[in-house]
Amino acid sequence: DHLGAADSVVAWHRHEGVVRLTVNRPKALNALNEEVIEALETALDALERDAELRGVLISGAGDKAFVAGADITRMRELTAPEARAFAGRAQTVLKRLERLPVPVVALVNGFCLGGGCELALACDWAVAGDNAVFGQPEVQLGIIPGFGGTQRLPRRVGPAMALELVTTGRKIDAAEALRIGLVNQVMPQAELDTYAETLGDELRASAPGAVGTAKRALYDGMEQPLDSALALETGLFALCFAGDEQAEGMAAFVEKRPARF
Ligand code: CO8
Repeated sequence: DHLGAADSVVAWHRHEGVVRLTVNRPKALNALNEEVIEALETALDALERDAELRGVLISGAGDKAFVAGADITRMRELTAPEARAFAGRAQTVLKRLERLPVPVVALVNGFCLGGGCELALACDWAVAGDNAVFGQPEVQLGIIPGFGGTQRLPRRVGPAMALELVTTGRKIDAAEALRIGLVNQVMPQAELDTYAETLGDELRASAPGAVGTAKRALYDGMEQPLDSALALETGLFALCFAGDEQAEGMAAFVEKRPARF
């Protein structure tokens, strides 16, 4: 366990395999600029190599914002080719985050707008503090979401709701985000840390190989027609029986003891 780069624009703290990443530019409501994207790339380089990793929890520094979007002062200066490069780089980072073989969860502690909402959408699920505000306000700035929002938002909340949010740019509160399925749970903001600890314990108790295989089955399968997706599941299900975790998990059940993964 170690504390890494606590003063970086992406601070991170690892405790028994569960890493908490904190986007740390509170004066700009944690807006994403190239420096943050680069810090996320560095974090991902380490996370992808971390064989003991069990989960990643992401939040924003301070009590006001998760991430209030891409940095508008920076975007203001971009030419079209630069905008393409910035968005492409950020999309690659978010895809890597999504494909980590462990649960990646957004703990949304305030404003979650634009690129911030897209960061939350790249997480496997999100939980929100009751003060959270969500939205894709890009059309109010004369642009569209560029970090995956036009694609992941409809996959999460359905096309009609996504179209409404993306074309009006309207902001919604945590209760509404819960109702439409953008977040899984809402709690008092002060309870997000307790949730993180409880979730961390749950993640450490699950068989890590099975968790990674389950994520693969879901993400790969969702992109396929049902028949090939079901075939994918069958193959991955069988693969579980070729490893040690299935033997240990089932032996532990029969012997009435906790499993040791
Ligand atoms: N970028 C840069 N600075 C920001 C951002 C941002 N997205 N959001 C807030 N800040 C800064 C403010 O400018 C302010 O700075 P300063 O103190 O120096 O004036 C500081 O954070 C605090 O913000 P406010 O004073 O505005 O705080 P309020 O409580 O009054 O308002 C809001 C909070 C409602 C969140 C407001 O700050 C706001 O509307 N922010 C912008 C939200 C937004 O539009 N986000 C979407 C941006 S577009 C986007 O994310 C596109 C993603 C794809 C990009 C593709 C790249 C090419």
